[in-house]
Amino acid sequence: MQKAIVIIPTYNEKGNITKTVEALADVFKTIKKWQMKVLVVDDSSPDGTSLVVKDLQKKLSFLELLVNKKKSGLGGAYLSGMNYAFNKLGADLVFEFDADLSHDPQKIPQFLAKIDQGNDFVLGSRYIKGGSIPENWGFHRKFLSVVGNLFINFLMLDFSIRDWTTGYRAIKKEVYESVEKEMHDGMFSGYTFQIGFLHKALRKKFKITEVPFQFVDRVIGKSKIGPEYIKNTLLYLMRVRIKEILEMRVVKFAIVGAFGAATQLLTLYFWRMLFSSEKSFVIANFLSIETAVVANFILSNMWTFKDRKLKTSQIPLSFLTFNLSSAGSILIQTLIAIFTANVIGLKPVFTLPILNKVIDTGIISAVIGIFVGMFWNFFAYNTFVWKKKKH
Ligand SMILES: Nc1nc2c(ncn2[C@@H]2O[C@H](COP(=O)(O)OP(=O)(O)OP(=O)(O)O)[C@@H](O)[C@H]2O)c(=O)[nH]1
Ligand SMILES: [Mg+2]
Repeated sequence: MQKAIVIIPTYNEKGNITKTVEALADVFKTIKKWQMKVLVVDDSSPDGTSLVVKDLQKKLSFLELLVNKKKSGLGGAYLSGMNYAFNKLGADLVFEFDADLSHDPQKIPQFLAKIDQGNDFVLGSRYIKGGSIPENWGFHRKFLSVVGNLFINFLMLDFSIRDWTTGYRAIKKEVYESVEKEMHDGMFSGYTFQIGFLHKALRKKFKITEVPFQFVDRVIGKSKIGPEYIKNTLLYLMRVRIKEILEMRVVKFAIVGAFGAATQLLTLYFWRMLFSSEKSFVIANFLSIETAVVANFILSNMWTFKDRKLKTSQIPLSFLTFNLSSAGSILIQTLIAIFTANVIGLKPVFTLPILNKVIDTGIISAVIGIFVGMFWNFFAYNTFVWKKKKH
């Protein structure tokens, strides 16, 4: 039979832990397909939470306790707890669960059903149909919670997950094993652990789904979540998104392209100094383009297409192809200029009737030309120069 362990991190939860464990015991009686256990991870709470747990262990055989000598934050507690549950207690699945009665244990069978259906990671969600946040929360807390989560949706451009910050979760061993190594960074020791873990699991394409639940405010004990939580979470998300966007090939391509254009303009002055006569202007122009092409080729090979980096023996032919596709781009831009001027019939300068403004169609066709040229280049680099490696 598969084993699921409900991990409860505790810090000064003496007044809550007994009720929480007993409520879990009631649910466990109804679960037949999974062997259920509870693991309390206590950071040597000064209020003696661990003593209460030790006492409970005398009558409850499913209850395990791990005591950490130091307070290491929520992330630290979960890392040590998950390591213990998966590697010492033989868990196939763990739950993240709060000690303060905020998470309804009656929902556990629904989480298990989602796992049985083939999901890897299940989130208890306050923001899908059937879920809720406490009505007595003040406006600013509700606002922060709802808008914060929506903001994350937009930032990640992912609307499949509605509750990013929930602390009620079921996580399969496979997910833990693939994400764990990246979670030892100090920035994940606190509450940022939650968003970091979820983001990494999402990027590794694990199957993630949500189960609605109604979040209940804690009645006994103090909240441990501090004001730095929001700042740290935002910082993490911003950093990770900027990194992800810079890793996108099109973005790298655009940056290298812009750098190439700047190279062309700057080196033009240099080449003109060397070739200063009227006649050799064409040569200077050509040389500045070619300088940009060389810079573009090197940067593309080292950065934009570094996963398809060319072998030394491939470079001469590939560089020739690269030059041809760049020439193709210039040809496209020229054709578009001719097309807009002659076929569509735009005169070089015309007056926009409503605004009574003089429009230089040269700029319009240049912009269209540059865009089409860029599309062509991106296509050509991908298909002719840095072809996808066949497996
Ligand atoms: N072991 C351990 N547990 C912690 C630590 N910080 C928080 N916890 C536990 O993590 C759970 C969630 O903490 P809470 O303070 O309730 O945080 P929250 O639910 O996000 O915030 P509230 O809604 O204000 O309760 C509780 O069971 C805490 O006792 C820690 O540093 N170490
Ligand atoms: Mg709480």
